[in-house]
Amino acid sequence: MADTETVLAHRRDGYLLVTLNRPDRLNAFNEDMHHALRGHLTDAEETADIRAVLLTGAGRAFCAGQDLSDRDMRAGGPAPDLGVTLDTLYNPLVRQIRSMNKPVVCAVNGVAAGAGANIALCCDIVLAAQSARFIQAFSKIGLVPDSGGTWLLPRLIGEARAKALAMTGAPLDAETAASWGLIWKCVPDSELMMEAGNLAGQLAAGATRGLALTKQLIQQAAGQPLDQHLDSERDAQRQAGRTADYKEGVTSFLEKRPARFSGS
Ligand code: LHQ
Repeated sequence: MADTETVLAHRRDGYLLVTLNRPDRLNAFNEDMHHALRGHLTDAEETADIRAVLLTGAGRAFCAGQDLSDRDMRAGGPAPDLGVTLDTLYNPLVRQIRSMNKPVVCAVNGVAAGAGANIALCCDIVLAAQSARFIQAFSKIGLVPDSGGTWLLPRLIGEARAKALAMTGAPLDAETAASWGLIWKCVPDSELMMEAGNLAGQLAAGATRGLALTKQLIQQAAGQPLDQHLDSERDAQRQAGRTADYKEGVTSFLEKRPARFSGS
């Protein structure tokens, strides 16, 4: 694929490596990048032997959010309807990642700002390079955190930290992000892609139908009481118990050998 593409996609062992690729703009989103990213995610969803996704950014940033030069407010004219931008571009992307029936790992290789931070955080497992920073940059330009930010942040780190990050736009370093539970792990810069690739490969070789059900259960939990959630777990376990991977998991355990999961 040509390096002029706004998003690159490469097949790896069992997973799709997806790289935001506008490094001179710190991988800020324009409309083309949205469509390209969603297209690659759809390919991953629909291709049976792609069983996980690894999302990262080219160059020194993960993503600086919306490309602010796309909508130059100095030009005057009527105020734009940013609700339309969210409805048509950002919200479908967040919904796609959250509903995808395959694990999505995010390797935050550098600064993640605005919607770029929240798109990273809505992935299933987030690793960040030690030099990466998370910035809820919205308040600096008069906006509110979008792409799920005001939903995710208080759930991940509590209201006090969520409000302070969102209202000040203060950068949060990767080590603190990990210690607060905002992300899974902070790793040395030079090890990020190897560690994230190993993780994506490991998930791709796993019992991916069970992983998809696990993802959905954990996401549903915030919105339902325990009593109802126990029923959801029962239904999901019923489905998991009917997979070939469950049969293989138990068989391999009893035979004292590594499991060979097929994702079916
Ligand atoms: C950029 C950007 C950028 C364009 C760096 N756009 N060029 C949703 C709905 C609709 C509309 C509005 O937005 C949203 C959601 C959002 O995401 S709102 C939040 C948008 N993002 C931001 O406000 C972040 C803006 N960027 C920054 O604050 C800084 O660039 C960060 C802190 C990310 C990085 O700082 P530095 O490491 O000092 O890099 P830099 O500022 O020098 O940037 C390098 C280049 O990238 C520079 O271009 P240049 O031609 O001077 O080299 C920047 O203009 C460009 N760039 N972010 N979002």
